Amino acid sequence: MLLAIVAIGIVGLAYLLYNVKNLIFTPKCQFIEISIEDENFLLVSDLHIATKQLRKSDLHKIGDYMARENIRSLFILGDLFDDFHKKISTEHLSRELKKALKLLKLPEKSQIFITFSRNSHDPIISADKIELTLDSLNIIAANKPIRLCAGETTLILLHGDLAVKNGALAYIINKVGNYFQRKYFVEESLKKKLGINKDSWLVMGHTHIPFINKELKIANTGCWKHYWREESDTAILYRNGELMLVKI
Ligand SMILES: [Mn+2]
Repeated sequence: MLLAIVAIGIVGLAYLLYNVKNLIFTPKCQFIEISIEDENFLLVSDLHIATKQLRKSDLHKIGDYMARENIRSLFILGDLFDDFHKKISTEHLSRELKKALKLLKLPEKSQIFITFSRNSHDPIISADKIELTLDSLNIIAANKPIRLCAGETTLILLHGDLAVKNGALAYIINKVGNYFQRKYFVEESLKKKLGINKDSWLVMGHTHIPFINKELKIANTGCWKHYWREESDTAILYRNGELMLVKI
């Protein structure tokens, strides 16, 4: 009995360390550099669109909101897909992207920037980044995080699995952190570990807990699918250098 408990303890601890090793050792990280002229743009994550069975969804609200607010640039911070974690060709990616993005009913001629999650759900592409035009949409997709320059503002955009591999565990760590007045522990630690300037923003998804903290310049976009945690149907809106959390 005791042996079993010790064994479970060791396996549990090993799993935890494997998950958070990038919060202990500094992760190597290369960015895709993007500059944008737009006065507003939208950031979302964790849409969790299944390739096998498209769900009845309210994802069109994202496109409706962009049309209403005259936004033409969308950043998707990972977990765009739900069941598509494999190495794929550009053709395969473009087929599935076309299907998935159709659900969002994006305004014509929108540009979409995607930084895929790397440990589950999203596809693995071989190139540094892939540029595609699908119907009237211009798409740049990468597995790497994005360093975005928007006017005077710099934003580091990534899924968040670089900090803690498993999203559920990332959620639990922030919930536990809450008891120690560190409810954004994952975002705060990752920003520090990556050596991101405190004047720059870190925006991620992954935990499925949406928030914005202007003091620490960290934010989380939330999620669009019930995943044993309630969906938040939220986005982060950038407008003239200001970031805000919006419920769509
Ligand atoms: Mn997710």
